[in-house]
Amino acid sequence: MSDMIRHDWSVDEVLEILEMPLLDLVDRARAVHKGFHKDGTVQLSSLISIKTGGCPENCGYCSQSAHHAKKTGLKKEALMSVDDVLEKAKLAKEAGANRFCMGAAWRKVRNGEEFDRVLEMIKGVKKLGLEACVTLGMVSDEQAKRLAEAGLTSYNHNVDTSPEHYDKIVTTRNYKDRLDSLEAARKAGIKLCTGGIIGMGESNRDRASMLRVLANLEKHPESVPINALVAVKGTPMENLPPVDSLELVRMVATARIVMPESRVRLSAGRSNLTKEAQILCFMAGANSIFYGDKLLTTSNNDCNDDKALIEEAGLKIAS
Ligand code: SAM
Ligand code: DTB
Ligand code: SF4
Repeated sequence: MSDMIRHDWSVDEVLEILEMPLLDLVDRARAVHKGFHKDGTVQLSSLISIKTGGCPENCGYCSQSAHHAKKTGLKKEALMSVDDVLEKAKLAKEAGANRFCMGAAWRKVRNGEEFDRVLEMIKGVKKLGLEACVTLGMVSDEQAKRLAEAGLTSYNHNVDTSPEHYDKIVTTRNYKDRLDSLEAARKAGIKLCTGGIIGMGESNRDRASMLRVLANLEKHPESVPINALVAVKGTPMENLPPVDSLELVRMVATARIVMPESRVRLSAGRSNLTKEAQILCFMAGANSIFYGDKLLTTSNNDCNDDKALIEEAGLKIAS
């Protein structure tokens, strides 16, 4: 089985998988999934925006970019207090989550009181018995070390799309910046949560190229979030057509095949999926979801519906 863990994928190979006849693709992904994830669990990851809006980056999909603020009308908020965040974490734990992910609309981490506060949040979340994840933008080696010392389980930093399509999505940073931060987190011994978004005008080759970047990292990311674009009103991507659910199934299945050990997370855009489409994604290898009625600024599926869905599918909640 270990020969299935490869780090030398070509774009053509990944593209060939992505474009396989759908049921053959799902069969192949399911076989990999059953070989590597015998426990049949789904990880519930709760998400909270600890610092909303006013971000200096110009990511075309994002409701929180200051560049789109006039049109989205999203109000910039200050970094939350440690107590308020831990209160939410407690609720997430009681609702059954096993990971608590905290997102900040920052371009990069800056040393100072706010970073210290985030370190306290991480310590508090860990104390509650939850895995702690943060997504704070770019991070240096030294900052990653401090995050690791605070007990951080995982750092979320998405590559978002292919290197080729990247400058059509964001121009205030480049692909290498993303990879450098991922490397800083990895070097500090933090697990990686990194994936991307489909539905941003990219081709199938771009999708394959993005998965290749992730699969060819020295060590595969432990979590791979696959987001479908949430076309937020007021962003430059507001009028893009919705992602077909079967394209999401294809992406999940291909991620599962090229990164057999990772948890593939069915992420943003899940609230547009039927129960059946979500179950097809689980069949294709998804074994993690964002759990809680809100993502960062947009809404997510209802918790009770999610628990019922997992039970109906005969899966278990990861502890
Ligand atoms: N500012 C940090 C960063 O960019 O890394 C952390 C927060 S940022 C909102 C986290 C990720 O959420 C993005 O990289 C992107 O993949 C995803 N995301 C943001 N807005 C989205 C949208 N409208 N639809 C789908 N995914 C989105
Ligand atoms: C990820 O891959 N998706 C999450 C999380 N990582 C931080 C964010 C989704 C955001 C969806 C749009 C919003 O709610 O603003
Ligand atoms: Fe800022 Fe992150 Fe949104 Fe880009 S995705 S604008 S970096 S919050």
